[in-house]
Amino acid sequence: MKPTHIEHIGIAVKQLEEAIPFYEKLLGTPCYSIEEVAEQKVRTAFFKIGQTKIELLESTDPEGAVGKFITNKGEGIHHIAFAVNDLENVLEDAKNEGIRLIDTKPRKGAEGLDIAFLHPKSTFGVLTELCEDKNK
Ligand code: CMX
Repeated sequence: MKPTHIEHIGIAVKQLEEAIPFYEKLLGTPCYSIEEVAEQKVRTAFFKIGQTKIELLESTDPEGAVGKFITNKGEGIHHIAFAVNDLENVLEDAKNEGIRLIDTKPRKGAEGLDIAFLHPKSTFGVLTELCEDKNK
């Protein structure tokens, strides 16, 4: 699999408007993008620290992944995302290793990245996202 770096850490929040000013202060850097990802039923806000981003996630639908997470667990770290090269092959390898895939094929996520999730039940409880930036 050999990720090149941690692409981002996803944090579920109830309200972007409340969380953004806090993270701007904590990280000492402005939020550089707010984007709705309709397919994922979230609004996202991004901060950059070196090569890694912090992605705040606000639910737009209580039945979506983040909506359910907040109902069941409250706000907090939702997922970790690793940058990889050749995501399709990495997914194939993961499947062959017996890792449970949520997405068997890459799909489009925030910032135009190709993304795919691994199920937390086969990654020691951590929802894991793999991403590839094909625009690089
Ligand atoms: N981290 C760790 N465990 C999680 C989790 C998370 N983020 N979300 C759910 N789970 C666990 C639950 O705790 C639950 O565990 P138990 O059975 O032990 O209680 C189990 O997974 C099932 O939870 P659920 O609430 O019934 O949720 P679903 O099975 O319907 O969905 C999941 C869980 C991970 C398959 C779904 O959230 C998913 O497909 N996630 C990937 C997509 C996503 O998260 N999109 C939002 C972010 C998009 C973005 O970054 O752009």
